[in-house]
Amino acid sequence: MQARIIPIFEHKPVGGCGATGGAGKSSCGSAAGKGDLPPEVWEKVKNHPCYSEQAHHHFARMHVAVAPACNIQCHYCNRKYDCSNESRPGVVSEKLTPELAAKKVLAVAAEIPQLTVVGIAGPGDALANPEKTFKTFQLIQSSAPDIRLCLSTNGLALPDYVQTIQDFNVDHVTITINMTDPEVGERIYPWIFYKHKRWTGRDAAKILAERQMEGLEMLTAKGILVKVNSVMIPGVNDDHLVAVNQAVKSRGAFLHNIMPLISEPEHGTHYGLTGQRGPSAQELKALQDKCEGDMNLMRHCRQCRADAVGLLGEDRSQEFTTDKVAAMEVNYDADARKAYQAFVEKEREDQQAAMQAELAGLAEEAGHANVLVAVATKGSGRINEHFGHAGEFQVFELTAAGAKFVGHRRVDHYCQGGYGEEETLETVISAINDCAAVFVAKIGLCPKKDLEQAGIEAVEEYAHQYIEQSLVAWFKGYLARLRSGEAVAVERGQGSLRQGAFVA
Ligand code: CLF
Ligand code: SF4
Repeated sequence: MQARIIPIFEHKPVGGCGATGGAGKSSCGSAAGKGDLPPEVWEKVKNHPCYSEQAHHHFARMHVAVAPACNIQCHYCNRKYDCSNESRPGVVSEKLTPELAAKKVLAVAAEIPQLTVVGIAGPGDALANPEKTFKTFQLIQSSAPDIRLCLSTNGLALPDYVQTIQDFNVDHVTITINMTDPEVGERIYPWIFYKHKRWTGRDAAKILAERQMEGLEMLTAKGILVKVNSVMIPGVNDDHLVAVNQAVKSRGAFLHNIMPLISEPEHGTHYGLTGQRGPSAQELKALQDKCEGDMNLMRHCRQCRADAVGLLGEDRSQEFTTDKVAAMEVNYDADARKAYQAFVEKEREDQQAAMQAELAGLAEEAGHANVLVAVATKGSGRINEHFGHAGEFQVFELTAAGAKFVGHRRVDHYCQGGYGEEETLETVISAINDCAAVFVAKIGLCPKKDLEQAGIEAVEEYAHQYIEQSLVAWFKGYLARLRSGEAVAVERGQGSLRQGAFVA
């Protein structure tokens, strides 16, 4: 009998606040469910995949790349590529006119009934291109009024457009705020262009910070939901982001999304070329944990492209290139979309009820237990992806409060053309080696054995079932096996129960 324990990083147990699936009654977390939020806020977030963690399992967003210009320079951006405030650097979007963008939206909405939100997130700054941005919103609203409008900005021009934003019924705005202190800001922004003049250094950062805070206050005063994105830059603003979190929280921001800096040298950004590193997954999570309290925290961001299409974590943009859209016969059926959304609403209610039922008795059994598990899913809140086909694993934390989504790990597909890639398997294992189990719809014997050798149980028994309910059911069995000695676990810091390794 041998049990191998895989080294894992220290991880603070999180209480019931924001527990997924409404396991704990709380007003916090993008995991907040129907009963956790005021009804008018729930109406706004229930089908927005970025503002609600639950929604991101069911609903899709798309971006239309109509905004090429920018009015500031960030050290993590190379203008050859898209705005990295709200999209991954290193990819270039097909630029669209407002008319083409509106046609593309109808084409996508006709094909993907899950589409509920259209965002303008670059490739430059939405508000540095106000004519194109608002013209696009106007065209979308007149042809597809059931689609929510979302806008992302660096905030410099924001105070000038808050009224317009409201007039165009844009009810979700993201501001990227990386600092409130100009001393920190001058290390992130070399210049801004404001009032017909280029500003540099601390003056530039001071103006930007003031305009961002002013815009945030104006939006929240109008009841517009604001998400704040912050790029975590180790050694530059990592410690400072706790103060940023406080500042935006006190001004009414709904959600804070702390994203890791991406700074590959091949993207040619200032940070990439000067060796500025991004944070590790552990550093990012530690900062997110520190900021999580009574502030909504987004942990399911996929740093998508300025022309992203689909559920978060999938990219269907290549199915809707300009050429393909031009050749498409668009059949936008508002009733079919409504019916789909009603179906999802029902599924979500069923999932919540199933989860609540499964929670019975867990608190006494779990005590301070705290275990991470990985899930292969292609959406709908179910365990419905094969191990070999997964391009990412969603990671959930299991505690006495239930199952809480805490992040995702991108991986290469293990299955390549019908065969398993040994090298890829190693990287998959290292991506999820802090997890006690991986839940899949199906897995082959070989990878299953290798995972078990690495102390990760491959679980197929809940294939196609609801994620949270299945995880809690498995967790109860796992705790029983720990008690009987069939499984072992490591006890670390503050009495939290860590990774278990199974005895074959
Ligand atoms: Fe797009 Fe942003 Fe609207 Fe979402 S993305 S404009 S709020 S519809 Fe979402 Fe993408 Fe993360 Fe942005 S996953 S990068 S947070
Ligand atoms: Fe680049 Fe966006 Fe920063 Fe402008 S706001 S410099 S487009 S990352």
